[in-house]
Amino acid sequence: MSSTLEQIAEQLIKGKANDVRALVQKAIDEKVKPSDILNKGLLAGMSIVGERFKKNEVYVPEVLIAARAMKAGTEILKPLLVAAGVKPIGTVVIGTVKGDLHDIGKNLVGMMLEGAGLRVVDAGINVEPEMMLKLARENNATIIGASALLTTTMTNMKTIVEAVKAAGLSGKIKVMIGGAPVTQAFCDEIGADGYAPDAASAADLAKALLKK
Ligand code: B1M
Repeated sequence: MSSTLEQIAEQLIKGKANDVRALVQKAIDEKVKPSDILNKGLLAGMSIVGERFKKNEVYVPEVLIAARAMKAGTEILKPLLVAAGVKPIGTVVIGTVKGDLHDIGKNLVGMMLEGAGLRVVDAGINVEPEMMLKLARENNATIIGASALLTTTMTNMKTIVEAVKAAGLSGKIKVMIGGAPVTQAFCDEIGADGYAPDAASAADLAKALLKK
């Protein structure tokens, strides 16, 4: 009999959103650490889906169904990952760059940022650089967080950095970036203020950028 975390991964791979939701609740009731439910259950399942997608063993519809199951699980986990009632230490506008529809990682980063005490304004997916900047200004945000999952869209992060610069807001609004194809070298190349490889380091990075 597999553990609850293994069952979460198995049902996520099958795309069974209701089962994933119920199993995540079961794990919570069993007092499993929320970060373990996320990393060893949900993300473990999603990484297997990613591997199979890469090898053409599964296709876009299966991946979408698995992503929906992942969302069902993270929705229940969110309140546990986010500290309740803490006064925000700053505001971040977060979004997936223009041309890119991947939002699972971006949503996780958003949750971790909220968990770190930041107010998060979610600009959504396929966001124009100007919209990121507009939302940052409207919400007095000091950080723009951009996510990209495609090598073809990560170049749009440079446009965000340039838009902030053109508005004379470099230094006042910091741009942090992340996503599977993004690297520190790319961050340096485009002049962004910081790169984080995962959601937990994104929260640390945002806190460090607020202090700069
Ligand atoms: Co897409 N897809 N996809 N996909 N997809 C990838 C990214 C791919 C690597 C799959 C593969 O070939 N192995 C590949 C990209 C290849 C490349 O460019 N190098 C790919 C492709 C090609 C495509 C399409 C072009 C497929 C097609 O149509 N032929 C298409 C593009 C659509 C578009 O965006 N315009 C497409 C579509 C889709 C779906 C819609 C089916 C679905 C997205 C559903 C959704 O997001 N709602 C999907 C999925 C699910 C994936 C994989 C399988 C999983 C992505 C994911 O959610 N991972 C992915 C393969 C893979 O990554 N293994 C793949 C889990 C998530 C938690 O990780 O997003 O990396 P990730 O986020 C991490 C870190 O990167 C980091 O923190 C997160 C948590 O630790 N992070 C940040 C992310 N953003 C950050 C921001 C930060 C800091 C850290 O600061 C602001």
